[in-house]
Amino acid sequence: VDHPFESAIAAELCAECSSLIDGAQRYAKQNPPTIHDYQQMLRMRQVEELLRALYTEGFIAGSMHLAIGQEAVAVGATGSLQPTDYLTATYRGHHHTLAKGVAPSRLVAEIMGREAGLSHGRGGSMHSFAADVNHVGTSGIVGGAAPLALGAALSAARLHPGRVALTVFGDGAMAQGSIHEAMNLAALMKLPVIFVCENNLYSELTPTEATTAVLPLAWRAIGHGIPALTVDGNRVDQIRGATLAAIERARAGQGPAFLEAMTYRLCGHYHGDPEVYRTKDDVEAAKASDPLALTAATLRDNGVDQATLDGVVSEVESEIIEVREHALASPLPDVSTLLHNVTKESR
Ligand SMILES: Cc1ncc(C[n+]2csc(CCOP(=O)(O)OP(=O)(O)O)c2C)c(N)n1
Repeated sequence: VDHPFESAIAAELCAECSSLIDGAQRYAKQNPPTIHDYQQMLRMRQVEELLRALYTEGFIAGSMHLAIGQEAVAVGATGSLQPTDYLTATYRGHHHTLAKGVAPSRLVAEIMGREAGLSHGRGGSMHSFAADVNHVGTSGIVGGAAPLALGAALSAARLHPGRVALTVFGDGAMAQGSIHEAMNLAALMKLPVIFVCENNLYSELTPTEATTAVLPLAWRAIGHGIPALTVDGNRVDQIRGATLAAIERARAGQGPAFLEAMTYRLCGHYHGDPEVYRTKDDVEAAKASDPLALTAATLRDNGVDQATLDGVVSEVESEIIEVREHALASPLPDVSTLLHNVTKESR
């Protein structure tokens, strides 16, 4: 009996993993962090700080999950897609929605339940959707959005060859059947899907190592026959390099890839989380790897002066004031229209 790692399939998969890693390194080198990356990350951070304030002021209801500290994953991964490519993501999806090209004012208005929102306020924080940029949607169900990316990828393969679908989920979703069913089918059908696992070390309040026997999580994708790698998700060039390499494979008909982006959530799991599962010191220590600080430091090392970085901050701050005003000026939907576009009969 052959040792499984000596089989032809394992050798082929090993070669695919190596070429994915080579591609990731090459693309990362070719695409170092830029001022534009910094601006995009800062915009995401400030949009979520605005949402935090609006929630506290009573303008937002229901559960809201912020992703402060995870901005580089959205800019590097989703930001590497073309407008015609497809995206699905989890409830912690504000950054990815912005990175897919949705204007901050439409997202904020949506989360506030306003008419000017993406779905006229019907979707809220956990369910953003924007057909005009092929954002197929975020889902409140852990692992719920990955199968939808397979549908988008299948339609791409049949109707629009060259397009890809990217799906984003957390480390906790790696324990969901839906993710493994999606990975198995994507590998079997060689679908153009990029699986991006945002590993922020916690599934809600539970550390990943308390729930998962096999780490790193990327290994579990290799078990499905999908080339995979783990990258520093706080380094925008690292996650972008890996995503561009995965996209290149997928566009060429070589099937799915899996990227595990190591990151950290610098805010609670949900707005209002007392965060009893970690210490304030843990969070303070993690701030040393805050993607915004890392990007600013790299830009300074590459010769960008502080005045330029400060200029970006002022620009984004002014933009956010307008986003707030725009959202507050938009009316709430009229009660008589509440079921419009919600059920088939009531439009
Ligand atoms: C199918 C399902 N089970 C349980 C929940 C409750 N729940 C919400 S978030 C969450 C943790 C998910 O953690 P992870 O996938 O790591 O993503 P993160 O929240 O860290 O971004 C759980 C269990 C849910 N929304 N859906």
